[in-house]
Amino acid sequence: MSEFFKNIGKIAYEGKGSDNPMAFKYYNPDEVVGGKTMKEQLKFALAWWHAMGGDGTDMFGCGTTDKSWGQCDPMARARAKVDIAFEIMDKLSIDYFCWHDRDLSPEFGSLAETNAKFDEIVAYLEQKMKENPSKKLLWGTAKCFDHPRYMHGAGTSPSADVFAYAAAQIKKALEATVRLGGQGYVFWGGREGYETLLNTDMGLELDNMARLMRMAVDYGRSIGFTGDFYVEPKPKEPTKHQYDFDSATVIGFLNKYGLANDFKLNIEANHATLAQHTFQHELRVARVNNMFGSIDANQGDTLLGWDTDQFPTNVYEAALCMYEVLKAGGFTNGGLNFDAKTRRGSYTMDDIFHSFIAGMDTFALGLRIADKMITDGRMDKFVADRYASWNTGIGADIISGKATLADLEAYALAKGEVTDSLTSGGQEKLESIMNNIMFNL
Ligand code: XUL
Ligand code: CO
Repeated sequence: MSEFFKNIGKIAYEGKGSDNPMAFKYYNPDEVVGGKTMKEQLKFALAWWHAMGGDGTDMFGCGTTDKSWGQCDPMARARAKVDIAFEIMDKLSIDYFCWHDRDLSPEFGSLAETNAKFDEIVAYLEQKMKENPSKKLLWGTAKCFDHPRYMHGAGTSPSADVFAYAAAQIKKALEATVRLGGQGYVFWGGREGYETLLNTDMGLELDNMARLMRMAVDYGRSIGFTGDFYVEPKPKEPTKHQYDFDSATVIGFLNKYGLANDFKLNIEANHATLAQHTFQHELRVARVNNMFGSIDANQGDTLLGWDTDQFPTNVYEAALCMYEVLKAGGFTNGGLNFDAKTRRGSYTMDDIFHSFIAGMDTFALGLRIADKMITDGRMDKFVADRYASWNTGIGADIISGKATLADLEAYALAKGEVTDSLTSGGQEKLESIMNNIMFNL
């Protein structure tokens, strides 16, 4: 297919002094930061639904961007989306992409026909990937929340028939993920929650959600899927209460149902803030539980209580995010998927590129800062010193399991009031160090 964005060339790294809006100022794919190239550390991905399908439609109005890609026929459009997505990725040096089944090709009446058409597009995508071996599927997922049949949920629907339909859809999406070499498969519980407990059997719904995940794991492993399953927490929207509320809730759920060995978390920044957490909190909870997997990179608006899915431009947040990623040992199967859409008013084709450039430069800065936070060492040393009482003496005895409650009583009685091991939390000092690191790059 011929070039779609004829007036936009390959986006080059020009450095922080450049004023070219169509250039990277901080993202230099082959530069080594923290022992790996930026490309390897950041593993950027394009989200098919926003980049190729999102046209700016919101609750108050129709789309502002033409995302028909010049094609009226749905299958011709689906193929054009493949070609144009690859052009966008190529021009932006993005190596990964993510999709819902229905982002690739829509529903066509019967499930059999929908599946046949989906297979055609997956085959087209597979061929395209063969021709462009640097482009890889980060993760796939099934859109089990859009169609009216899912109005009461998919895995948590009161209807067993709907559960079966969702299972069929997930089976197909898993097959496509494996066929395309994807190393991740996401469960985002789009309508897996409730509007009112007056009509809801919560216990059954949670058990069923786990049953669906267990079936997906068993089937996925049986067809050779060796990657990670992910749950993507979100506290609300579209339902009033989503079962996958936040990282801690999801980890408890996965442990309860024996799914923790096959699943990790896909953490989204805007979902974290909807749960009244920071992005870093959600990542930290995942990391300390060895459940960190992948990231949906975006940001919300502090004044709005919904999922605005903005391209991430907050460098401070990106730095704290990348600090958690580096401390987790970096990405393995996961990556940074821009689950983000251009604002409704940013409706031009150029805006697509400006948005990705902004997001990628933000995370490049975040990576540089996070690496410096670690090599600088002041912050990590502060934390290590703060907990030093656990390394020797009574602290070490508690950790080793040697000390009993009675031993601690005897210790406290002998020691008297605690004074010498209390030190300042140093919050402002650390915030000042953070600023010093950020502005001395
Ligand atoms: C919705 C959301 C989804 C998931 C995939 O808030 O984040 O796009 O990432 O289903
Ligand atoms: Co997401």
